[in-house]
Amino acid sequence: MLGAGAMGCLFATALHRSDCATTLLLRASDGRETVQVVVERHGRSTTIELPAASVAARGPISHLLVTTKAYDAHHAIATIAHRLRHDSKVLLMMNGMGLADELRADFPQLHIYSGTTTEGAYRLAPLHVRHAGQGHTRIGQPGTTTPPAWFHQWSRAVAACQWDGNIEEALWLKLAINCAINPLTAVYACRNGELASRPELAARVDQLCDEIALISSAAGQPRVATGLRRSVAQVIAATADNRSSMLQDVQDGRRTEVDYITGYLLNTARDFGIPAPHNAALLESIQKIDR
Ligand code: KPL
Repeated sequence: MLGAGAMGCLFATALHRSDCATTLLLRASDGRETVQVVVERHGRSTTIELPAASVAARGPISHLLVTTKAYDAHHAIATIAHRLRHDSKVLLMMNGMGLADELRADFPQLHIYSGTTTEGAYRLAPLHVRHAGQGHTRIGQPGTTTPPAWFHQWSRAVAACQWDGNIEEALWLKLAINCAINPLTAVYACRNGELASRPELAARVDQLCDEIALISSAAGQPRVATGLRRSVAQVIAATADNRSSMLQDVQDGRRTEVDYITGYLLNTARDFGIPAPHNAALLESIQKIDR
């Protein structure tokens, strides 16, 4: 697997513990054949020894899980492309949309799957994560209703993990929620809950939601559009104390994933000729503070 952030560590250790041979591919493995990953859960800390290898290692990869940042994934996959076979399965688990289509165009031989999760996990230090709350994980491939054989390993390893025959809808809903929450929290340097408790920010969330709903509908996702304000309000309430991933990226001096979140939304809006001035202004503000 590629990507040793919070979600990567969480899923890699879950798969490893359910006897699925999992190797963490590291940019600089320094010759290490294993790494120790620490997972904190309910106040208890567990150390799991995971097989590791350099991205430059050889040998075919039949199944690849990618949990890097969206903007790193294409390059990371290209680096190990020589190890992927004509029927390798690649599962993308990251914020944003657009990457799967880019990869299908550039690596047509690969079987690309997408996933989205509400697992709560954050990184305390390199290879050290806290699993803060159990969520729901959905995995799918556009047009594929029956889960492939490899998915059974996932359903055994990861609690509340389901095959989603309509994964586009789940990805669009996550995109819509991220568009409404992440850039605003990054611009105002506020926790998610302030988007509901500060009236001026709550009004901006509503403006964003109205544009996002129109764009989602045009893109063939009317169920995402219906009740979007309510869905966003629920996520804000459930994650009120969180710093969104985009706020964390800005505060930690990392590039944000805005191009794959609001950027993807605005490209879709352009395709359908839908004006989206509130989202466009926010994209511009983030691009000014982005690395
Ligand atoms: O997915 C999130 C993120 O921060 O990226 C939300 C749902 C907004 C929670 O913080």
